[in-house]
Amino acid sequence: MTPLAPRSPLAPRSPLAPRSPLAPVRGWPAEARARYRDLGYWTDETFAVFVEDRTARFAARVAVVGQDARGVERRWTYADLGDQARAAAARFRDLGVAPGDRVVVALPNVVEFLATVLGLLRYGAVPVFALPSHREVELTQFCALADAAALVVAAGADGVDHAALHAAVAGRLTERGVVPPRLVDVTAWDLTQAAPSVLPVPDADAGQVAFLQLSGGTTGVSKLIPRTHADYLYSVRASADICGVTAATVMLVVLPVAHNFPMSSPGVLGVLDRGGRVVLARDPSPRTAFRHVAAERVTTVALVPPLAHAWISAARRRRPDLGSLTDVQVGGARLADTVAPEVRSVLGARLQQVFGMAEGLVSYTRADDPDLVVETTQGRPISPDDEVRVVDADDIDVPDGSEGALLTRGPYTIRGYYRSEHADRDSFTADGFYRTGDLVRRLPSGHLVVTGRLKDQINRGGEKVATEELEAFALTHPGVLDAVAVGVPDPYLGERIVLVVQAETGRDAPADLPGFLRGQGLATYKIPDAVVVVDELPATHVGKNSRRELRALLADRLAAPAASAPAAP
Ligand code: OOB
Repeated sequence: MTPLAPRSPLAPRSPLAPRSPLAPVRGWPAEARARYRDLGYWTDETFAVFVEDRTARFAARVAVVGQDARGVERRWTYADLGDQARAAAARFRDLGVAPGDRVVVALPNVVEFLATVLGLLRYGAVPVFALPSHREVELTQFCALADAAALVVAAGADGVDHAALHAAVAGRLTERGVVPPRLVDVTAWDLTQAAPSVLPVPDADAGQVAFLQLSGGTTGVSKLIPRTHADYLYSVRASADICGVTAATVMLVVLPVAHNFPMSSPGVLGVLDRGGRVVLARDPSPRTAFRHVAAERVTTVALVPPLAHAWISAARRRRPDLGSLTDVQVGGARLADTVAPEVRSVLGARLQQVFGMAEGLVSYTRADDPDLVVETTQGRPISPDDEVRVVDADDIDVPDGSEGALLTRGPYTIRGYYRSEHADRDSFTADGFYRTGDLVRRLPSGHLVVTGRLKDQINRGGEKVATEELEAFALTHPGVLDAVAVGVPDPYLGERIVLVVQAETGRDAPADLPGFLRGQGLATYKIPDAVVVVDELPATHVGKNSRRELRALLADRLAAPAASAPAAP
């Protein structure tokens, strides 16, 4: 393969419609920036330098094992990964993507994910981390908000018709006056194509935004989370230290790799930082995972509670060879205290609880914490400079041991969302604390126990669903007068989604609402697990929080063992 022409290596060859520049974001005040630099948390390293440095430093070691988008098993060394990233960077350049352009990545756990993301970062474009379960509603929102130049998919993955999906997204964007992104299908990539010989490292400042993560969402509109090189790499390095990641670490990724947990807590980036090995699982089943553990001598894995459950019950039945596994991280949703000890007794590994959020703060139990602390708390924050407040409804601090709302700011927690000043007013205090929406108790040791949630969100086994969004879509059904989305306790998922609907007077109860919602183009994980039709929704007193109260009331009734449907008010 001839090297790509050396002329102006960062200049796009066939410009796409020019995109808006990366929007300015509300960052840390100058005093905080100086402090985080002085303390050594923030360095000058950018992701482009990270990619070059680690792929050269660990060149001969195996970096990633997994399938490509066509199902072929791949085993890339760090040198290969560097080449693949540079080749991907050149592909985006040749497509007309410019440095600074946003690119929505919606790939499953295939090796091209790493080539794409590291390639975009190496090139200086800004990845937007979507999930393969996102559909036209979400992809349209992300593309519009980010003004994305390209959308990257693995066509046909998981049975999705991505050409049709892209056409639907493009149609919706055009209606809104937004130029649709170019579709990039990684299954068409020739992975034997050589990387360009010259691709200068972009001249970026580590304080700039490197990529956009997704917020779990509490409203009808998605929010994008701007993470800078300096803040994110600090969280990666500090996480790798806390979790003891070394060149001997072999990390299995069963969760969607784009999620903040498997990405950086310490995740794939933490492993690549230290020269370890990443094993990508194409599906999350225990059967597949156990095969990888045995074959690659996996040492560590990050799971959400339902998967931890599934591993434990499958391991009891099948007695797999998990001898290499030393560390099992569980996070994303509350792990039941009763399940926690089984990680050691059944899987034979050390449990680490992880309570984190894409907005920043990540809290870990530590290897030297007593078992009881590991099994019953969600750990303590990464940084000595993570500021944590636990407050009452008036933002007054409550004493340790009491439940309150968690507020936080620190060296890797954002001060504002991307292009979302409206949301910022609700989500941040005037002095820059992020309102996590979580209810916690802080122990005198600094460990946090997650006790509940204030935000209008359902946490379905780690996947976050904004009740307001789901309700708004249900209301577009002509037979629905009102709809309330409720998270009902579930022994396996933690919560499942029940949609309680009141039918339009004189109309039949709407049939197949889940199918209707799927047809609207909502992500698969947001589709209700059950629909309950009631004659009339119970009334709550009018007020800002009345829908929240209504959800709580219905959740209680639906959770009561005797109630299969909420009683009439
Ligand atoms: C992680 O990130 P997100 O952005 O998908 O969700 C954040 C929210 C938290 O605010 C909390 O409500 C919930 O997920 N959560 C937990 C939890 N970990 C996250 N709730 C109870 N117990 C836990 N251990 O979910 C995330 C990001 C980085 C690392 C780990 C998880």
